[in-house]
Amino acid sequence: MSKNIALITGVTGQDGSYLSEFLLAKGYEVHGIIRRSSVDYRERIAHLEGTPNFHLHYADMGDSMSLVKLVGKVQPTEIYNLAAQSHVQVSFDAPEFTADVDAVGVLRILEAVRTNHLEQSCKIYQASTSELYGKVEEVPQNEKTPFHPYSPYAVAKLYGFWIIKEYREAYNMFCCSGILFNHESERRGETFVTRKITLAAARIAQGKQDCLYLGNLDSLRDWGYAKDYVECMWLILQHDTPEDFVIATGVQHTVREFATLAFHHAGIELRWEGEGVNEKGIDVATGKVVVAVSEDFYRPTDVVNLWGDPTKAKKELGWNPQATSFEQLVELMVKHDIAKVAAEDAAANIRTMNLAEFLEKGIVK
Ligand code: NAP
Ligand code: G4F
Repeated sequence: MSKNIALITGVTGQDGSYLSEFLLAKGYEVHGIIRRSSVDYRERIAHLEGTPNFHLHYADMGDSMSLVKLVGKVQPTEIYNLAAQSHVQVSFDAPEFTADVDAVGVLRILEAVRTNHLEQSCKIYQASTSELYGKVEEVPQNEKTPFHPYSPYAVAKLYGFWIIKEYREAYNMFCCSGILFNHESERRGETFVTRKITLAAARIAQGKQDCLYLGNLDSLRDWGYAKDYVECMWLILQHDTPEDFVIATGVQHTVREFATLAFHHAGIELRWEGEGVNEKGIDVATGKVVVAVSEDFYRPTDVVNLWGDPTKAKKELGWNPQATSFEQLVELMVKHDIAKVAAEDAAANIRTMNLAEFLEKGIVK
């Protein structure tokens, strides 16, 4: 039997790290693309380095030559294209870079497969997004809902969606998009709203931060757990026919609800007062303002009503969208961040102790 060989772009990201674990457990040989950076950014996959079936290679989504060479060398049977400039707000500041990586990058992967004559043997998963629905035209959103992208990020991802569909039809390739709604975890980037909240709640509860500043508190999202969602990426490529799927929980909450629950798990009950930019989250026990609104986090255009309908994935892939509930997700993220903040303190104490010892011994003056 031929070996399953996966190539993951974006392996250092939240999803790439969980997908690597998932595929290694299934016996895959896993290859990941990394890019050179002056700082260590491999925290999420550090525990996998050295695993016999796990291999890292330098390449970049902006560098066709590196992708063509790597696909030829690895000869993957499945490619998971997760690499992206994935922050919506940042896409307003860096729209050209976002388009290059998130739109043209998808084309580069497809052409790397064709150039190596692997189009009939290599399946491709494209990390598409609920941001395509943008200024939503219906709720909840399913595979038939019209797209209305509402940020440079979403417009770039729309190109990715259509070029995948085009190559499927033009060249009979097994390439599919997962239209994934927001999914979070302990490994979520720290500037996405959920992780920003859970880290701040942990710091405020431990007296390390006074106040958390957020943007639009009314924004609605369908938040799931990233670890559950990577299974679905794999299921999409195991389906008999190449098709696109909505991946979501089917449950919607506001940013304010997420914050209320996160602070609750950090031991702080919030009371909300005021409206719009004047709204405040107040610690009921102390009367202190611990959450405030800053216009800095408002977006030129914001997507405010995402709510996915995962019926197709449930029926055709047998996927369970409710494996981890919203309540469980918030709790596990807060618990993780409380421990992380406490450990940072412990590490800082050890550094201080070392310094004191060094000073005493005259090693540093
Ligand atoms: P993430 O944590 O931001 O990870 C993005 C990954 O892309 C990182 O590994 C990053 O590498 C890599 N990357 C960025 N630019 C690159 C380039 N020029 N060349 C090579 N690699 C590059 O994102 P995520 O949350 O795991 O999301 C994975 C994918 O799903 C993304 O495409 C995202 O747009 C999409 N998506 C995410 C969600 C969600 O809620 N998480 C929902 C829908 C769709 P570095 O570590 O070097 O920066
Ligand atoms: O956490 P967010 O930054 O995620 P967003 O924009 O929904 O994008 C994420 O999910 C997409 C799937 O729908 C992915 F395609 C994309 O790659 C990324 O993973 O913001 C969520 C909502 C927004 O409406 C934002 O305006 O929260 C609102 N928000 C309110 N205050 C904030 C903040 N967002 C951030 N990042 N920071 C805030 O302080």
